Amino acid sequence: MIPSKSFSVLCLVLFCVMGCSTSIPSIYCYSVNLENVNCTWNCIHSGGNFTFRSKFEGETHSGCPAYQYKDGCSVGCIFPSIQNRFTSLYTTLSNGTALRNQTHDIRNDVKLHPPQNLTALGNSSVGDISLQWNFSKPALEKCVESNVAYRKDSGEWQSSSVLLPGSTSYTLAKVSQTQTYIFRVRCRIASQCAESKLWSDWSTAVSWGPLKPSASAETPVRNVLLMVFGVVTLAIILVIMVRVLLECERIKVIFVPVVPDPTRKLNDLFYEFGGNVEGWVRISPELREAFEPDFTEATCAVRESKPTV
Ligand SMILES: *[C@@H]1O[C@H](CO)[C@@H](O)[C@H](O)[C@H]1NC(C)=O
Ligand SMILES: *[C@@H]1O[C@H](CO)[C@@H](O)[C@H](O)[C@H]1NC(C)=O
Ligand SMILES: *[C@@H]1O[C@H](CO)[C@@H](O)[C@H](O)[C@H]1NC(C)=O
Ligand SMILES: *[C@@H]1O[C@H](CO)[C@@H](O)[C@H](O)[C@H]1NC(C)=O
Ligand SMILES: *[C@@H]1O[C@H](CO)[C@@H](O)[C@H](O)[C@H]1NC(C)=O
Ligand SMILES: *[C@@H]1O[C@H](CO)[C@@H](O)[C@H](O)[C@H]1NC(C)=O
Ligand SMILES: CC(=O)N[C@H]1CO[C@H](CO)[C@@H](O)[C@@H]1O
Repeated sequence: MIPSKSFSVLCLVLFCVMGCSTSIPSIYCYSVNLENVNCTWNCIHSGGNFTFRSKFEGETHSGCPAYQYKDGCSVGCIFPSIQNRFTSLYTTLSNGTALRNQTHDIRNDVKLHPPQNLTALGNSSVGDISLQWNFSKPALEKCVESNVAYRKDSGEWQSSSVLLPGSTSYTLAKVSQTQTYIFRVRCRIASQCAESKLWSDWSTAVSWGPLKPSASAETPVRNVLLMVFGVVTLAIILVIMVRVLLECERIKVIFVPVVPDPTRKLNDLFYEFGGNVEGWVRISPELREAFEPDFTEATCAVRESKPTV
């Protein structure tokens, strides 16, 4: 038995010999939402337009109903598929003189339509955002798994893990209450139903938030007004302060006497008042009375208590 690795190398060499010698490009086919098949090949300008024919196993060959062109060169064909993606597909591409036959297994090459009707609903009391969406027919819902991605404002996309097949809802908990979230979902056939290698395109994005309006989310006009008001107020305060400062300087000059000579005062204390500080400081009689104690406290007899046995 030939080891699989050398077998595939052999196949590659054989294909190259066939493909290179005929210069008929190879074809890649995938199922579009289990409804159509999209087969593509590289344009070869010198080779003219190719003729594409295909058939599913057990059917008869048919021509291409809708060629795809790029820069005036045929690059693909889209044709209706039969429901059973496990059936082998045979294709033939020819330029009139040379042709190339291929057999395709598209069971793992299914590209579903992106999820539809994605809706987001935030709950500010719980602090989460719930998403819901729908899958397009004809894929069975229980065969389709989803992948949710979200980003905050202009941040990076973050991806959820792949959800269980058939689930069409997702809840993002503990969301920031002051930011806008943007969501999108994609889907594919789950492994339970022969997993597809291909994800659908992303759904149209929906946004939600902020759950609570942030304090800075004011109208620009109001911000400008606030700024002007602030600047004017500051200017007025500044002018007042400068004026008060100037006034104070003047008041000081008028009212505040030159620093008194303490020795003269102290001489008074000793020669005139004979050391009587209270008289010297000239405390008013009322104030002096206020310092006199005007209450008597009853003496309280204290005795050591004998311990009771
Ligand atoms: C088809 O391709 C072969 C191999 O490249 C080439 O020899 C032949 O001229 C091509 N025929 C036409 C009609 O272009
Ligand atoms: C078919 O597949 C090609 C290559 O992936 C892509 O560029 C093209 O848009 C597809 N056409 C349709 C109608 O899906
Ligand atoms: C291929 O077909 C397209 C559309 O019919 C045409 O515009 C183009 O000229 C053709 N190219 C060649 C090389 O025949
Ligand atoms: C390609 O397939 C067609 C129809 O199935 C067949 O008539 C033809 O001989 C095949 N050619 C090659 C080179 O395999
Ligand atoms: C938010 O969640 C609470 C608790 O689950 C629920 O009672 C309330 O109805 C929800 N509000 C909205 C708007 O969905
Ligand atoms: C999406 O919503 C529209 C309108 O509500 C509805 O007609 C359509 O069937 C929905 N799509 C899916 C896949 O449920
Ligand atoms: C978001 C959305 O459109 N959901 C719908 C998905 O399909 C079911 C059944 O048709 C509807 O009940 C949902 O409203």
